[in-house]
Amino acid sequence: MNTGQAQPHQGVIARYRAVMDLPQHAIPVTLLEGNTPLIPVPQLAQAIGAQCDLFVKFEGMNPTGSFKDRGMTAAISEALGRGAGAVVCASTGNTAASAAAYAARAGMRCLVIIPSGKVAAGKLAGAVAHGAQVIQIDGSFDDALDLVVRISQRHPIALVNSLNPYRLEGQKTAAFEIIDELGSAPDWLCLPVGNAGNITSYWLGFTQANARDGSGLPRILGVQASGSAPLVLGHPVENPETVATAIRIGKPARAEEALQAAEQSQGRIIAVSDDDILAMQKLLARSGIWVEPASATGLAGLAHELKHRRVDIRGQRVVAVCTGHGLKDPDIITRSFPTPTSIPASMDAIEALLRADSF
Ligand code: AN7
Repeated sequence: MNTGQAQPHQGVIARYRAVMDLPQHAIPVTLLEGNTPLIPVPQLAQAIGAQCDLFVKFEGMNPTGSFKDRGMTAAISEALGRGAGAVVCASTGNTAASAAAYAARAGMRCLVIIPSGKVAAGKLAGAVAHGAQVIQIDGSFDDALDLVVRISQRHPIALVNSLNPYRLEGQKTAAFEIIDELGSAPDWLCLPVGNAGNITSYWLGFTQANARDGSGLPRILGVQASGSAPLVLGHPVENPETVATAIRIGKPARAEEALQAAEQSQGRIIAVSDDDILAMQKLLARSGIWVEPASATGLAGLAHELKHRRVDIRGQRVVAVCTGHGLKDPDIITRSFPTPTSIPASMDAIEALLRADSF
């Protein structure tokens, strides 16, 4: 009898190992990441004047609430398989939460180094909840990354930032999922760019799939925050600043690869303002998809390009990658609205308010 049941999802390694460059010794450690929804957003497309088939790849639906889980399953699986007992990463938050969760799953210790005061509450809480040792430094993400690279060279602790090649191998599975769902590559892919692991991975995935089965290549629009836009400026940014703390990165580890992905795909890397990012976060949320500010940056970039008539995407298929869930950073919302009105628990009081407020 056909019960209509789909094949259960077993995580990205089980699904894609044959096309991932993962060593034999890797022992899969999974939280069933991946298989995230590709959500059509026609109203949102209309709101930004995009006469195209627009989809959101909602990576906030991964087990720890961000896209990082795809790469982390691969990096932790490889580290476990070669007998590493501990991992380390620098992070603006999401990598920390993901590394902590997968290390916990693998029975490994996890050390994370974060820039003091610049990590959203839900991310820090996640890393702590999963038992990671969290160290804040009086410095930026870029300083933290320098430190963890040196730690991994001097101690038997595996580095799980996206300098680790297995992170890219896991992360590229998002491109395969998009192709599997759409039947071929979209015309454009827009995404936020911070340390540039994600843009590098998508390009790796799309080019690999295209070489294998001619699924086509998207043009890639990588988007940075204007106060933190080294790839647009062409030089590192000493003191990056942006409301999108996840991408507050002045010296991307994969800068070269990101620029190549943009160029080879006939796309580009641009920057948008914090106001544009927050406006897009709000527009997405009002469409039912709550993402953290950094995750709205790709779409904010698309809206920016449309407004200035720098893209013609009429009739095309466009995928915007929304990298992390809004629940990671509730403060950014709650601090900008007044505390909800408090009234007695009576129908009279409620109806009086409804009349007054014209709900
Ligand atoms: C929600 O967690 O760098 O360009 O340390 O959390 O691959 O770095 C996070 C980055 C986009 C940028 N969106 O991706 C970290 C970290 C969200 C993010 C990015 C990040 P990359």
